[in-house]
Amino acid sequence: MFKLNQSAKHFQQAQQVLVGGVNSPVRAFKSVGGKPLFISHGKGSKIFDVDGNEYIDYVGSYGPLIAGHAHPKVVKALQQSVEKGCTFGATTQNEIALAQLVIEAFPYIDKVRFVNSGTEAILSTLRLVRAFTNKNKIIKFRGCYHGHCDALLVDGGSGIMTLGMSGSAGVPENLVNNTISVSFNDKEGVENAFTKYGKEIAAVAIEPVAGNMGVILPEADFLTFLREITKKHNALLVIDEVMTGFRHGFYGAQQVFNVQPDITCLGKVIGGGLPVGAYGGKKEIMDMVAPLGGVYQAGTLSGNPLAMQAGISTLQMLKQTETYTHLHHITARLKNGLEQLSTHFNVPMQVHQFGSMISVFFTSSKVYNYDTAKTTDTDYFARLFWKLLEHGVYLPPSNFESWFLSSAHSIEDIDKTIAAFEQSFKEIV
Ligand code: KE4
Repeated sequence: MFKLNQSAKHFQQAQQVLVGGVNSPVRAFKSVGGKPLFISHGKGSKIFDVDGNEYIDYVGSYGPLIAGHAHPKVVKALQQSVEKGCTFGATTQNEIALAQLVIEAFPYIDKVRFVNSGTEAILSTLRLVRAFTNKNKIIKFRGCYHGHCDALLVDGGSGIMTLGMSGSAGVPENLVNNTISVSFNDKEGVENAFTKYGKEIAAVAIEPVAGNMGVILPEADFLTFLREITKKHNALLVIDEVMTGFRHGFYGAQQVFNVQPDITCLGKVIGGGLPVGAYGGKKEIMDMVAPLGGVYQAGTLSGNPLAMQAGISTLQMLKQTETYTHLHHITARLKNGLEQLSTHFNVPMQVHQFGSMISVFFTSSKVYNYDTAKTTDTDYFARLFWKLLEHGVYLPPSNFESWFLSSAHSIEDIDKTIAAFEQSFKEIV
């Protein structure tokens, strides 16, 4: 019998002391209804809740855990590292080593600055691009999510889209007045924005593959179009690879789509499960950041040695080619299995994949932006979500999130997942 009593008890306690009982809205299960799971531990591809239920995990902490939960190499490296102390307020060799690995994977990055989250990477980048160009307006894309920095919460994806919000309370009008929101894949919208505001636009910021509306790929030459139009108008191109970085290979989506950004933002995978964000790019731009330049950005725990170590251990594993061969194989197997079930059960599904990111839109429409993503049947997703939980599969509790596979997911996990979907489709009336 599938029980969630202990999770319910923990949630009741959590609500007394944590806002909404969670430390991030996406964990609240708002769009799927019911009470959120409380997790006891994870191991490899599995996650275990406090009621002892075991699940094949496709949340993966929303991206960082590309090597799976508690990977022995990461655990061992952290154990050794923590015995030397966990923070010094001074630079350590680990920061150099992780920066070298990032630069090896992202050749358009000359220099890196580590911070503590993807949000911090993007908000620091906004300050930097405005200083470098001496312009203030930023183009972003509806449904893209770049963390909770004020200027980019407009038409955000992820939890904002899930909760049916358009932005956030508390963000002053004069701040969002500098944010121009355009539809993803909408070249004409971008051209119109540059026609109207060209001289004022500091940068275009984009997730190269949108992962916060569900997974939506850029149309053929959209990213190279953005590179051309930003160059033409002396604006910068910021590619937010917090989610896509290292998800397709030991590189970013920028290499897959052959686009050279001015600044790249990273997070998630590069921290291996500990809090790390980073921004980096051309030397002439990055050298404007303090202590070299006038753009101030700092952080007590930036470059934290433990977080660096988790990132180093994870990226060193990812450098082994067989890792990505396996990740591509299992993600394609899942995609194919889902598409077969879509036909067999006559359930309209658009299955979108980028490397080891995948998600499903329950619609017969082509999904290529925020508005078409919203044609997905979120009620159907909610019912499927709970059925899958009963059958041991844990998806992100929102139809507007990417699912994540790890190198710890086995062929058996994939086949069990497909079987769980099949059983769930049978049971959903
Ligand atoms: P963080 O501040 O959450 O580390 O990163 C913000 C961020 C920036 N850019 C992209 C493309 C992102 O996907 C994110 C964060 N992603 C969400 C999941 N969709 C994090 C989950 C959460 O908010 O709890």
